[in-house]
Amino acid sequence: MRWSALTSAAIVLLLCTLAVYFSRQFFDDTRWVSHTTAVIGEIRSTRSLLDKLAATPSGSTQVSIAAILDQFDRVAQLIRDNPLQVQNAQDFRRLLSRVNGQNSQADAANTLQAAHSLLGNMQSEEYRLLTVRTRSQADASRDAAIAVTALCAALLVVGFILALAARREFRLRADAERILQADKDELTRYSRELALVSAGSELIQAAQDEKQLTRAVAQILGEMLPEAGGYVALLSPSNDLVEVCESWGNSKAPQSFPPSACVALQLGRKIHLSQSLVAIPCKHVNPCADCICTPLRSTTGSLGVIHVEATGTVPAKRADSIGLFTAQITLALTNLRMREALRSQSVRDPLTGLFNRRYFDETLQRELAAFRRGGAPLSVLMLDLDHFKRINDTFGHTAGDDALRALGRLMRSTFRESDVICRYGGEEFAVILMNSDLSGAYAKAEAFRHAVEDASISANGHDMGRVTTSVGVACSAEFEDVAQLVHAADAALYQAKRRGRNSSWVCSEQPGSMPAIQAPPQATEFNWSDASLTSERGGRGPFHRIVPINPPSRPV
Ligand code: GH3
Ligand code: MG
Ligand code: MG
Repeated sequence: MRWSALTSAAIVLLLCTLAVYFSRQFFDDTRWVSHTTAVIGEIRSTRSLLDKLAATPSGSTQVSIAAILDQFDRVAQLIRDNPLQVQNAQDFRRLLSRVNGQNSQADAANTLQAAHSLLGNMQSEEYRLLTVRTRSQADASRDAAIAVTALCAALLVVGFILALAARREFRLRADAERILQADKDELTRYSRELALVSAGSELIQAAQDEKQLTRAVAQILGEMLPEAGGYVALLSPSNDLVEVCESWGNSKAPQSFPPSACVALQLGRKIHLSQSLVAIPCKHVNPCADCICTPLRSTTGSLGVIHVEATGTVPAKRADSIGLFTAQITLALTNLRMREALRSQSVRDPLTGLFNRRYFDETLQRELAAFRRGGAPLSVLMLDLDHFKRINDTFGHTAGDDALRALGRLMRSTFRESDVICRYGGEEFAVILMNSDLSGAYAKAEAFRHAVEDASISANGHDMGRVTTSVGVACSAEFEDVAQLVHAADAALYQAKRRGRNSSWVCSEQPGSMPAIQAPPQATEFNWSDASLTSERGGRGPFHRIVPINPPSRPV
């Protein structure tokens, strides 16, 4: 490009020089032609004066020769540059000066004839010069025309080349600007995606449960890829199903699919369809132009998969942003599950999976406070397996554990999901029955007692025979304080034990038709733990009256 520009400039410069040179030549020649024409004109005028002198009678000769010399001075003035003509002019003057000195008219006529002939020679010389100069002028004119035409052509060619180069340059610049703009847009989008990933990370770290977490993930991914859709799917606890928790965009998410349907889950790495050398679409994917499956992999294994499907090709960089966010999701999900496991460990009994005593105390405190603020009444059941020591002694401690687990399962299937079922300690259980008055709680206690009686509990292939349970019931309507309510239910349980076991007793001032003990008028004054002893010592103490209104429904 640089060389061609230099060559073009050199050619144009050369042509310019030639055009100028030939133009100057032409103007010079034109000037010389005019000059020669003028000389010829002056010579002619001189000759015509000479002719007139020759025809003039003698006596007026003197004046005429002076006039001729005046006229010839103009010629001499014009031919100064031509040595030959200067010589001729001197000869002409010499001849004319001789004319006046000659006596004979014939000599004078001869001299005038010689001067006339000399002028003729000078005129011929000028004609010759005129011919040469006219030819030179024509040549210069032609050369100048050629040079100017060539210059114009060269300028046109150079102009054309320059225009082409300028156009190419313009296109290149436009392309470069477009690429620069695209890079800038990409960078802006990338930094926005990073900001979203960072904001999303904060959001998912703050999630309290998996529902909140997956909802936040769908929201952030929806903002990161507005033109795409997708879903978050997590592996079920049994690892045999991938369940779709949350979706975004126009994705037609399935409810669930087997782990084998997802290639990304199988391989344990991201599958980006448009970027893969071998396109292996997962079986759970709807028909789409491009899709990305990113597994959520923690150190303990796969947790689920993030699936994105788009109507156009998703650039690799954007898939990388999803990968970055996926790492954050995995971390947050692992943290959440660890937190949940820790929380569960702190509130669950490991043998039965029921809530522990600590959870029972906290929940009862909270629910009683709600009741005092005008909420629905709740009741507490205290349950104790009858003669459980015998089961341990007969079938062994492991069988006893199995029996406790079976009882836990029975409790979970008998009571409502909203009820709080706890292992209070050993073979003792407690249940908080939400939104339940005393009679409803008694009915539920009896229903469970019968269920235990009817259940055939076995361990290691040995039938444990008839297992029974005793239940104590108290309601928040009469005992608003946690300690009083628990001890009232406990006292009723002990009463059931004392009265032959396998029965349900209530602790109430208004027992109705239920087997009941009644609490003393000033509940704060007595010591519940001494209640049974005191009552057996003759009716003094807290149990001022023990009233079994009806005998237990079944004999012990
Ligand atoms: P009662 O009808 O008066 O309640 O008699 P009981 O034998 O059930 O009561 P006792 O308090 O005499 O005995 C409770 C037994 O429960 C003793 C203990 O070995 C057993 N036990 C407590 N916790 C567990 C446990 O986690 N697993 C097993 N297998 N047995 C337990
Ligand atoms: Mg017991
Ligand atoms: Mg016990």
